[in-house]
This record gives sequence, C-alpha cells and structure tokens, in this order.
Amino acid sequence: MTSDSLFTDGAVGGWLQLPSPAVAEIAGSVGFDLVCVDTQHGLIGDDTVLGMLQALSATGTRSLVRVPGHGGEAIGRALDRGADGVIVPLVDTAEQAAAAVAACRYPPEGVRSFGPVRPSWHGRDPLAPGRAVVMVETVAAVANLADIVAVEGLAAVFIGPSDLALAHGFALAAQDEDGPDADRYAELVSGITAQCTAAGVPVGIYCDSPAHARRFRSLGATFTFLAAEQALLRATLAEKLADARA
Ligand code: 3PY
Ligand code: MG
Repeated sequence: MTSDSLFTDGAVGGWLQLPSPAVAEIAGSVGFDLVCVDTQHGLIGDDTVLGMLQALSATGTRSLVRVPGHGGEAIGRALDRGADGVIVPLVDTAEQAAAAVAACRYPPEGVRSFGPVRPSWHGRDPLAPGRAVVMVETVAAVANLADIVAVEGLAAVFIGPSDLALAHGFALAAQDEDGPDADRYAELVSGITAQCTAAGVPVGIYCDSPAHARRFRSLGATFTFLAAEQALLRATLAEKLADARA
C-alpha cells in the first residue's frame, strides 16, 4: 500500500527512449498512469526533455525522468523542467540513495539549488520536493536493500530486471516464466519486493512485455513500466509488415 498518488498499487507506466515530443504526446494520450523519459539508455538529449515533458503535461500525464547517473546536476535540471521525480540508476548503497533524495530537496533537508522554472509557471509549490526513485539492479544494492529502503524520503524503489539478471549471473531470458533459472530469478525478485513492501516503500519494475508485467506483479511488484516505445514500435512494424506480405 502506498499513499503516493503517483505510485498507486497496480499503476502501469509508459517508457520513452525516442527523442520526440510527438511520440511523448502519443504515449500520454493512451492513458498510462505515468510516463518515464529515459535519458540513461534512451536516445534523448537534454534539450528534447523539455518538449517531451510539455507534451506529457498537455495530455495530463505525470512524468519521471531517468537520469544518466547519480549527479545532482541532472536531477535538478529534470525537476526544473517539470518532472514529478527522477529515477536514479545503479544505486548500490543507502548513502547513494540518501544523496538522490537530497538532490530532490532544497535546504535545509536537501542540497537542490533553487530554480524551479517550469513548475513555477503552473502554480506548483516551488519548494515541493521531487520524488526520488532509486534503482535496485546490482549485487551490492540487493545486499544493502534493508538500509536503502530505510532512507527517509525515498519515493520508491525501481528494479532494473536486465541489469539485475546479468549482475547475478542469470541469462536475460530468466525474466520469462519458462526461461532458464526462472525460479531462482523469481526468488531474487520476490526477495526484493518483499523487503520493499515490508518497509512500506512502493516497488516497481521495468517490463519487456505485458506477460512480464503480469509475472512481476505476481512476484510482488506494486507498479510496472511497460517496454520502451521504440521496442514496441519495432515489434508492431515487423508484425504488420509480415502480415501485409502474407
Ligand atoms: C534494466 O533492466 O536494467 C533497466 O534498467 C530497465 O530499464
Ligand atoms: Mg538497468
């Protein structure tokens, strides 16, 4: 159970990796509970983030930005452009999680520099903290999870299922219900979700497919993000092409 209106139980998010406000507007128009603009692996440059966040706002869709690393500069820029929060990848320790939370808050609680340019246009509380979501996808993060979820002010944990698999010596296909070592991988994921839920922290996970979303929900994920739009676009184009040639 969560009291955060962004990470409601069962929420399904969209995931954007193409540098396009128009594509963001399409994603926003289909009813996702929230959408993430991915600047870690996505092909999205800093200048395009603003237009994508504006396009999402135009559809009334709330947004997160996955920043490329732990630096406070990228976190502040995402929040100044109006993102509701950030996803910080590859967090290993409670200290790193606490630094992410601090980067989303102004002093005295945090270290964010004041300059909420776009939020101020929309009557949003200029001092409102941004949501800090930290990714658990490494061996160290799993080992340190009890301390990570105890960090004051953490909005949610987000599992990177592919990095998590590789870091623990699993094939990527372990994410599939009938994949190699699927049971051991499921135990790993369930262990993470159980610790988050016991601590009252929403726990989400990236899902390559609706089947993964169902599987991971059954393993305790409280919210999910559906596959990146570029992967869905390519799969649909290939399917329609094959169909047209049939
Ligand atoms: C992962 O699977 O490692 C991710 O970071 C998903 O975006
Ligand atoms: Mg990852």
